[in-house]
Amino acid sequence: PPKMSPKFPTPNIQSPRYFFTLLSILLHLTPIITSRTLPTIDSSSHLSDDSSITYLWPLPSEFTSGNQTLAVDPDLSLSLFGNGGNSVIITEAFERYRTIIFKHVGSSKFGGTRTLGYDISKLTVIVNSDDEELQLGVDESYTLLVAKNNGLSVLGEVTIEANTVYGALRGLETFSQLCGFDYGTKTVQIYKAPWFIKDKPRFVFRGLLLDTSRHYYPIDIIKQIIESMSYAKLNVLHWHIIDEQSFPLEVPAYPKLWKGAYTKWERYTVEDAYEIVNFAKMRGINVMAEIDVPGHAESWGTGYPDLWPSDSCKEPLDVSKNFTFEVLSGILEDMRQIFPFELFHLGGDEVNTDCWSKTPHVKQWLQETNMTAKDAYQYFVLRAQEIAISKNWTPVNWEETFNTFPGKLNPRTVVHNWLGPGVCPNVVELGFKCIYSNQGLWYLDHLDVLWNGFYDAEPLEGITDASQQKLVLGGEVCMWSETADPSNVQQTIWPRAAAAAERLWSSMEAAPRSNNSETALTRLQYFRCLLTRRGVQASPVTNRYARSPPD
Ligand code: CP6
Repeated sequence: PPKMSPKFPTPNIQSPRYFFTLLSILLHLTPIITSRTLPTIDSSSHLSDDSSITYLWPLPSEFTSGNQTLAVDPDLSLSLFGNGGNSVIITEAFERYRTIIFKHVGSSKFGGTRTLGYDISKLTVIVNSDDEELQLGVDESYTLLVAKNNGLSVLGEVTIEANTVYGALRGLETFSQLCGFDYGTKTVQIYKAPWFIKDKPRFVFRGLLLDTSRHYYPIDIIKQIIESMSYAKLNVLHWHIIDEQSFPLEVPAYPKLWKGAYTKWERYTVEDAYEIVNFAKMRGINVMAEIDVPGHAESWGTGYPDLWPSDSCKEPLDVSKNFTFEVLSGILEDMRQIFPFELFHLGGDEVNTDCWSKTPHVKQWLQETNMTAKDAYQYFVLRAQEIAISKNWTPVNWEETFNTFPGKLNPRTVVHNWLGPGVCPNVVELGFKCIYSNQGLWYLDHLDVLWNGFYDAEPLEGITDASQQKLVLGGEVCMWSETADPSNVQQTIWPRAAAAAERLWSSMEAAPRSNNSETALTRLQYFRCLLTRRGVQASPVTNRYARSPPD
């Protein structure tokens, strides 16, 4: 049989990739061909107010748009190609977004049925690889094409192509942000079509810390927070579960630990925790659990008082007893069954060792082992790291551990910055990875920091070397809950967390630092409006009449 020339491989027209390439070629031609023949519905919706602004948050790395307005069919259908076992993640996400996008269509309040046809009736999702695991660095890139069907393509009018289902989720979010309900025509419309968007995150770690120890959050509230994170393309929930004030988590190995909960109603069962992890996974969000040791752990002793050095010294945990490390190991063993994410946060911040030296049996142990109190702090942190590593976790520690004994930390440690902006440059210079959470700008409980403070923060500040920059995994905004609970948590998180989310997602070219007063403020006001439309109690961005942030 004649051999085919390798120079001219036959295109595999069965392959979605081939169609996609064909479609993108056609799309670059269609605006020229069809722009004069397409009817453009001129709408008075706020979405089309200012054609110079792209109402997407966070901004994609690359995009082009046109000047057509397209009507989206409320019976929008999904065609899914090639993603094996994870397809339920896409089909469920599609249903969620359908509910969001078509919320007003056909309601008695705004109702009315369109007699004209629709421009967009089909959404195609192509996922190139099967069963990608949701872990740090999972491929979240996607391309999104939106164009009126010109009859030449078998693919639908909306095509999302991604390497993983998690990339496709980001693409669905972007698509939903292009859709707006038009009260004049009572249809969902997409302005400025055709759209060609090519997008990927700037950082792999884009986190939000939630503290469930200072105030308890029912799992429905945690789910709402996770859902809202997905709108801003945040991808890590840092669950600061336990602290000195309460121990709300069930630990089967040591069942008396959750006696440290505020009440028996303010607790998470193992099943609750599973549910949260799975809910987050369905939205492409990892859950990084934290057990903050040896400080911030007084509540452990409610059930097991032996963990306290004495009744007048309840924190840090008793470093001199093997029992302390047995309990820690038991907690981590049980938590390993719940939290598949490769990062585990071991805290290590704000450790005041004064009362160790004042407790007779601990003081004696320090003398016998020939350690200072500071040595014992290091010993505790390193032993905790060993336990986490033995369970196949990568340990994360607050920056005090690095500041106090930088050369001693396990080389796999990820250092979590919080005390001001300066530490990540030192951390990456020594070859450690870093997460940026500068308390002056990214602590949500600091109500005096306005959205632009969050927006101007820069995780790579002070790091010029490219290989060192790669060691900055990203950053995290922190919702400490001394003064927050379900009544005010969402309006404290949003919209400022979104400002940080764009800093972490969008490239510097797409969203330059200090690009504040013009498009960023207007876009963020629009995103805040999107949050409230979706039921998230987000605060106003600033005084409504301001076009630039106050000095
Ligand atoms: N709890 C724990 C906290 C804080 C930290 N760790 C904290 C410290 C200072 C401010 C806000 C929060 N409440 N466990 C520090 C990482 Cl301003």
